[in-house]
Amino acid sequence: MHGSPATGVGRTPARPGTGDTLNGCGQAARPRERPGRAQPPDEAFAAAVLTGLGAPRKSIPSTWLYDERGSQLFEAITDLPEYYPTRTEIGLLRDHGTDIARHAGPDAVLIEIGSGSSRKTPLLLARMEHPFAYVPIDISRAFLLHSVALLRDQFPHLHILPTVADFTGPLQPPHAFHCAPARARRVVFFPGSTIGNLAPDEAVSCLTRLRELCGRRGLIVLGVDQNREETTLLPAYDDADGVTAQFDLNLLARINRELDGTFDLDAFRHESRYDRQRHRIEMHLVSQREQSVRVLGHWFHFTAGETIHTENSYKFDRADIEAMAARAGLRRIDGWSDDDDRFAIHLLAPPEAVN
Ligand code: AVI
Repeated sequence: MHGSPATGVGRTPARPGTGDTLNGCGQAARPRERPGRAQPPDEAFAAAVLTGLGAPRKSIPSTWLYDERGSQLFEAITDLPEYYPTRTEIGLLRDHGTDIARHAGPDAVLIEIGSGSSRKTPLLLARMEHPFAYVPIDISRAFLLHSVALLRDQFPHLHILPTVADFTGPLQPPHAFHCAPARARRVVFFPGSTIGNLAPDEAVSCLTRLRELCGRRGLIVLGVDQNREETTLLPAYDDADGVTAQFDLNLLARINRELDGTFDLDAFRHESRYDRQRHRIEMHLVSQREQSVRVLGHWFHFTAGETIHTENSYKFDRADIEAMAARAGLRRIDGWSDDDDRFAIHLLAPPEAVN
């Protein structure tokens, strides 16, 4: 689906309309289903798969890659030697965390979008001047509880308010905003180049929502992969150990499990491609032969070589970010990139914010 690229983003599935803050002690809510019973299919997942497989160019939004196993595999990807973005961003946070903290100012409320395991957060929090609160936002309760456990001991005076929400939908201002000291700046931390999993127009909408969330005095700390060298990009999305291939193929396993699918995982192969015009990596699952697959009682035919497009990862450079920020009512006030110029951290703020 090249005309209308595979959309959707996030570490875990999109479920618009949620926004449920876990209690201060980070207690998990009841499981959604009784153990031992087959769960009904997730309607949004079913709709995305049936629509995507029924399209002339088959595609499934990348958000559905992140079930529990997919999230674990993604964490494993971030440690791979070929996957440079995570370690490069961590290096930048180590080197420039103090500069970012200076922009954040005292008593800030740090809101992390798609916080996942919150691995990078201490690099900022430790340098900030008595941060008031940390609001990790993720669709995965398991990840949120892990973050709370990780940070509570390290930052005993910090209010930690984990929030279950999908950032691709509307975001409610966290309660912490109302309790924070008047001078507190709201700092949105959006690392990991997750913005790259959105098409440019979607990225602008996302930045607009983040501007609204952080308010007129807000600050956005945005991590972006800007590498456009195929020699390093392609292996980053097709590693020698096949972890990325497992991550991609796990989507078919998920469809089999949750949507009564009949995919033969050995009959599909992971492929990463670089689109030089759009500056994006594409992940595809390539059918190895002509075959038909059933999902929720619907049949889908594949010719040999036909693909399911499962992810886009745009590589936005500084000019792209400045242009998208302007469209979202933001401007770039500072930023850094590594020596190889592969990854950048940009600081964005509304024009009226005092920096
Ligand atoms: C989450 N996101 C920023 C990753 C990326 O690089 O686009 C997802 C990923 N897909 C394959 N490898 C990593």
